[in-house]
Amino acid sequence: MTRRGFLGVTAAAAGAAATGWIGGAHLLGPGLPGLLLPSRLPLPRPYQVPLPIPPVLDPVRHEAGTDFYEITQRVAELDIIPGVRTPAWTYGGSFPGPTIVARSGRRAVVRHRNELPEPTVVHLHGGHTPADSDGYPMDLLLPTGDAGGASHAGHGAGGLARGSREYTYPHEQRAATLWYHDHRHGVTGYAVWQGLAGFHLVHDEEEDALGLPADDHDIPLMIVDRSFGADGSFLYPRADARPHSHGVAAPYMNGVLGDVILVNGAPWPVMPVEATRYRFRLLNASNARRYRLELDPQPPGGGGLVQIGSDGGLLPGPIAHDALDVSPAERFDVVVDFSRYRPGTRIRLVNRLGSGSTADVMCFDVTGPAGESRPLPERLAQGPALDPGRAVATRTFHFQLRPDHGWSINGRPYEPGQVLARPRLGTTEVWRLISDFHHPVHIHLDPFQVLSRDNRAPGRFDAGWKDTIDLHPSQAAEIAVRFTDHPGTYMIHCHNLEHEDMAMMADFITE
Ligand SMILES: [Cu+2]
Repeated sequence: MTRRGFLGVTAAAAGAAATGWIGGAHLLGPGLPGLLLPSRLPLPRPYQVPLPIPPVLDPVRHEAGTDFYEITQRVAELDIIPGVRTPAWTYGGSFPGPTIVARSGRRAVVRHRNELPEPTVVHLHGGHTPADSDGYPMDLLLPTGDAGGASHAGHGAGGLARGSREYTYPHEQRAATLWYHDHRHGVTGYAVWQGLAGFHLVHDEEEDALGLPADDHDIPLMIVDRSFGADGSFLYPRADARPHSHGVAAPYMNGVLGDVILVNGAPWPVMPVEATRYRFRLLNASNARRYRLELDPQPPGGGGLVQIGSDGGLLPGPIAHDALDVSPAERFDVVVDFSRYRPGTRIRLVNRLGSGSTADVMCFDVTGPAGESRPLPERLAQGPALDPGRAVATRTFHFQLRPDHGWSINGRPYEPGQVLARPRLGTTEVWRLISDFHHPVHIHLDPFQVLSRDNRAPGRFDAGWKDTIDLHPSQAAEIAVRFTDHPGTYMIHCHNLEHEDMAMMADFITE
């Protein structure tokens, strides 16, 4: 991936703009981002398969204070749609990849080996991670046996590796639902669509003391949309059919939408539940699709989705929602109390922003006997708020479609090494994020707190520590952010993966 490669991406975006893909005003309307790519096989009926739970990864060894893991990235044939097999790019042979379960303050070293046909980059989303392990989009892990490529040495602190490399995660952060996924420059949308995503959970003592649902009542739910070819393969409209090509075909530059909803890799699955409380770690790992998740039927009195955590960990106290808007990369940690339903009830988790096949997500079947649940603690986590009155800088970032450059931040398409901000470690800043359209904006290294949207109070889904904010069309949001340690190069970008690949990304340097 040479400098010419980046320019190629930029030129592709500009060319697409010139050829009119931005001409359709509907693309920038208030509705869903993206364009549906229909599957070329009959869709399976919903609620036919059990919910899979991703395997938990065992460390290969321990040392004082450190757990060592190994993951081989490889092509695996998965059973997703009955009657066909799906070749996927996987972490360790499964989609989602294996879940890493970590403790706050205890280091993990994950050795990734790349046996895929193309380079990869691993990013731990939500991780408070040193720059050389953060997955800078140029810090490629070349496949085993890749003979070329030595001249592509990246701009990032992690550099270039061939075959395998270690990522180090100190976990000096609160209990939270993190996830890991591919972050390669210009190819993230394709690589994640092919299956490169998994959970990475952090626990701590504050969480332990709360008595929240645990073990087989603490369930991660990775929600994605996908489309399938007639042979069962994942369909994705790469910019051109050759391997290694960057970006997405022009009509899909506003996002690729699938017509099959997968939860933990299974289409519209069923989960039998006892009539008691469960904790669900909801993750929207879709490339571009936004969801409005709701239980149908609602429990008596409503408020069936009780949020206890956000991207950055537990909230100060629970918040009951009838529905949750979840943009790509956001996590909502919720508790659902199935003792509020009669045994025998089937409860669907539906998507009010979907239609047809994408209006359903999964369902829960409540098994007997009738249960009774203790209330949740009124106070969850302490966590001081950032004080915007002490901010030392205010910065503005415009997330816009530009006729000359396509998706851009402050008028610039992504150029590795071009630095948009240099925040000082240990100081609080206010960042104004301004959007023309739906942009789920993600900031690496440290979480932030939402201060306002359009000069009004934060939205209903902005509580707690966030690392991704669901910016709405023509909106200005203010956030308070404080980078605590780890000097180096990090990213701010749109997490609509097609926008990201088509250059809506920027470097910032902490110093
Ligand atoms: Cu975007």
